[in-house]
Amino acid sequence: MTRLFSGIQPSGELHIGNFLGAIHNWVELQNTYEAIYCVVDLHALSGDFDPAILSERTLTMARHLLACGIDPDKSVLFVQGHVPEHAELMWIFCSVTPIGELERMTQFKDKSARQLSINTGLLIYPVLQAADILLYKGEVVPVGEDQVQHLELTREIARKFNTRFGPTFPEPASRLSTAKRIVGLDGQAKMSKSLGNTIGIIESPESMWDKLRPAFTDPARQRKSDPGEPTRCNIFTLHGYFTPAENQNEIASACRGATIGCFDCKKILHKNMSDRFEPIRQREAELQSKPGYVVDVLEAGASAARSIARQTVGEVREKMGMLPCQTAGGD
Ligand code: AQP
Repeated sequence: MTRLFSGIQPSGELHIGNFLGAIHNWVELQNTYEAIYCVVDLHALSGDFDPAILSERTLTMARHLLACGIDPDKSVLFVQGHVPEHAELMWIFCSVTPIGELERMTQFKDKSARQLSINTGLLIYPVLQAADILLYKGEVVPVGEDQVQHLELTREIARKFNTRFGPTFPEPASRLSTAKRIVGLDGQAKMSKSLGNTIGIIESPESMWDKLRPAFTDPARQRKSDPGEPTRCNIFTLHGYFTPAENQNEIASACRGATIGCFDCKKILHKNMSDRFEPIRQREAELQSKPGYVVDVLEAGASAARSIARQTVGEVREKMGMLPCQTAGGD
């Protein structure tokens, strides 16, 4: 079976951008690939984080993934920080990664522009991402469009390492979902935890509505009587993922003919969206009542991940001519 790897940061709620862009795909793909999924807590350290809630957020993200349908009998699910080889391989990859490549990454430019003091972690984030994937020799990586540039760099790092030290790593391919870039409720930027323009998939229907109600729509529609253009409206785009096709056509005509207002259009979306996530919310509530189960899944996942990781790092160290340590590798 071809091996697949992907990760998600525990930097906030699992939102519909994460779900439609990546996690929905993860659940499907675990049936046909040897899937390894990771809650990337080390990556979360490169942004703003609160030490008082980081571990809780990590557990919550794992619980949400399980509620979405990640099945520990089909996939390895673990926490990045539980496998120290991620950091070791990242450091090794730093030695083959030109700094100029990192400085031109769009995500680095965007996120560093929002920070007064830019930490090094933000710059070398894509090197850690390359290490995450290549530690497991992952060949396929399901991600949203925002990560495609990082994946290209991962391929380049694999190529550079292989050229210098001999064939070791595959060049992984990104696997995009049909919802590769979900726009946030501001109607402008990518839906993103750090931009606060998200709707979480586990939120109560009431809380979903509180966020959806003021969401940005077609600016031409100041009043209900103003005809709109659905293709300019992010709410209509979201209908595309939650509303049956025949109803979408009705909504589009009603919007163009000004027979439905944005409020009613959002109400329909809210109902369909919240119905879609109801079974996931229920599973999440069940999992909340057995916290030991989530911890056990993550422990077993880390143990499975560690045995692959140690093998890869052993091979890498040997190829790079590093002195082996006879006592290394014990728990
Ligand atoms: N808006 C989006 N549309 C489609 N896919 C998306 N993803 C994230 N946002 C969207 C995909 O979700 C996976 C996990 O992402 P992540 O949380 O590890 O990092 P991210 O891409 O940086 O997500 P956020 O929400 O923007 O987090 P912050 O603000 O903390 O950086 C990835 O596959 C991503 O492509």
